[in-house]
Amino acid sequence: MFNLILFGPPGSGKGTQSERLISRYGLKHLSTGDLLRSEIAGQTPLGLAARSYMDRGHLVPDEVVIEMISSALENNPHAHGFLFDGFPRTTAQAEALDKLLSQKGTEISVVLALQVSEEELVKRLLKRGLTSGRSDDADESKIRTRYAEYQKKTAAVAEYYRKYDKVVEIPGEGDVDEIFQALSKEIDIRDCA
Ligand code: B4P
Repeated sequence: MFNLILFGPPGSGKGTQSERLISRYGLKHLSTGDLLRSEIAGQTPLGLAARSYMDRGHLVPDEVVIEMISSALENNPHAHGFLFDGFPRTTAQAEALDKLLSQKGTEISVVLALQVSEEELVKRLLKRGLTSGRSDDADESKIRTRYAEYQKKTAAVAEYYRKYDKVVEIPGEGDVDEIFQALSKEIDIRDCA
């Protein structure tokens, strides 16, 4: 199995690049942001609980997202690999993911980390907010809160995987196609079969 984490701060292009990568490599896409938004749209108890965190730009509690990922892994027993988008976002989530994958006899193959400056992230998300209808894109202070959450809780996830020599940094500013080519090159040299 080939299991990829697409890593980066909010607005770094994870969702954008994930769509292209799953279409080229046939990986199963698991985006915790998308899963949470679909729970919110369905007005489930989980969605209602998650919404209050997301609306403020905060991370949803670990146990909620870990449970969601655990079910998604169980529901896809025949996937030949997974692309994790927006997960893990804390070291506790990374440890839980390693455990879940090892129970399936597999592991993370590589962490591709998109590098984008804070000012560019804010610009992108404010632009997306004009049409996305997402409350967390709606104003600059929420976007800055999301970035602060990333610095405080999520950046450590890259350090966690760096210990296992699994992190490759990819410049995430510029042409979407060129960034896609750079990501694909790293996957190709690891032989995503
Ligand atoms: P996510 O859905 O993961 O949202 P995101 O980080 O804002 O989006 P993403 O990074 O995928 O957007 P993209 O760059 O593609 O999370 C939303 C919220 O859910 C979190 O804040 C948190 O509350 C909660 N959550 C999710 N997962 C969680 C977890 N594991 N634990 C706890 N809480 C969790 O796109 C951004 C914009 O940039 C787009 O408009 C795009 O068109 C544009 N763009 C992309 N690439 C570009 C480029 N090269 N140049 C110019 N613009 C570009």
